[in-house]
Amino acid sequence: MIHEKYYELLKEQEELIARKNEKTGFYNGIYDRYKYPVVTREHAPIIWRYDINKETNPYFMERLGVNATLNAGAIYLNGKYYLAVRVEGNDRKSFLGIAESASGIDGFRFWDYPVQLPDTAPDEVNMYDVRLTQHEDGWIYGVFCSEKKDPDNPDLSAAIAEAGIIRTKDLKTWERLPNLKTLRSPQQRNVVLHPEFVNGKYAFYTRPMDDFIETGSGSGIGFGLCDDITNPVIDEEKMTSLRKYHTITEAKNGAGCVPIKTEKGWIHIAHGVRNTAAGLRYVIYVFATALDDPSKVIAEPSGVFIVPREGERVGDVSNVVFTNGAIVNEKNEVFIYYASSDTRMHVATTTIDKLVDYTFNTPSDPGRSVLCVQQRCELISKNLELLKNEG
Ligand code: M1P
Repeated sequence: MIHEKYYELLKEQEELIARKNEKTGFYNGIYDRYKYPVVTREHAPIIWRYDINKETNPYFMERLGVNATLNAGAIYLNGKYYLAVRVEGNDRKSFLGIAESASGIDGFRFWDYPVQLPDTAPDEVNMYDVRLTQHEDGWIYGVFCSEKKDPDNPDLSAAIAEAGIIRTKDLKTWERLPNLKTLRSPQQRNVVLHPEFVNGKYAFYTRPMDDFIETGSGSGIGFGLCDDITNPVIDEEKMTSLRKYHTITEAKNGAGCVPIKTEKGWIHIAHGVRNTAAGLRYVIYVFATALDDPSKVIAEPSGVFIVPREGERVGDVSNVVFTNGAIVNEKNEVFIYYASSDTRMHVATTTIDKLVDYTFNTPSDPGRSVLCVQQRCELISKNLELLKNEG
């Protein structure tokens, strides 16, 4: 017998999913922000969380709670917007849930079952932060962080992060490939597969790390080629967007969305991390690489692109925005999906034209306060001149 509370919660959830999203008054000319998050833990199906049978669950208790919905990969297929959401259970283990929407800004509804992967990595304890790449070889790849306990380190918290790889044609049936091996970097997180072959090879953006948390000598976002995706090995990693002293990437950075191809270059939407008295602060930034060499940075607008604002600042890991999924539709509208404070998913929208203008016409960081003042004074004097002539 179905518990009556089920229908009450279902009605509330249907109202949540049906709620229209709307742009906020936020303005910077670059992208729009939205009033409501697009996916929250309240979007997780009730049948994922409750035993709805009154006989076995008379108090209608949540049996398998969902703590957070964050860091989603994204893909656009047959006119629909799909998020491969990192769903974190109350047990701290994450898994992927596919949520689909017709608009990309609201109406996200999870499929009945989460993604069930073949269990070919028995040491893996957690998996998260998938990037979905529609590759020119015809497969949709998911590259994610595959985490296990470090068997050689007695410290209970010592862990190893590697890049796990899965692939599918329909987001339903998934094949698991071996984890990526980077011969010169002991650990990897935030690895992204480039959508095209480079010199006939699979190309990955990497994030070499000495340790599970600290990138140590890892100086930023790397790039490496691999011959065979079914036996993925990268020897040399070149560096692309670098960590820099006294910038938003001082402590760490990492590739985010699959790069977006434009006439002027590949646009990357990534994250940068700096340390503060309140802990690490994660923000989103943008850079571009060359069409004929996707490892070569050709533009890097100064500073932040998206920062946590208002309610976004607070959550399980506060002061964080993080992206690993963006969609470009047939109208060249861009949907940037980002999580706030490791808790819920949001969207920011723009267009390819605006993203290109932002990426290639925003001045880069001159690196020192005195030069930043000069840069700003040049803008002010040009504006004052125009105001004098036309104002
Ligand atoms: O808590 C913020 C983010 O921390 C990690 O990112 P990075 O590897 O760059 O430090 C990831 O675990 C990510 O999931 C998380 O959102």
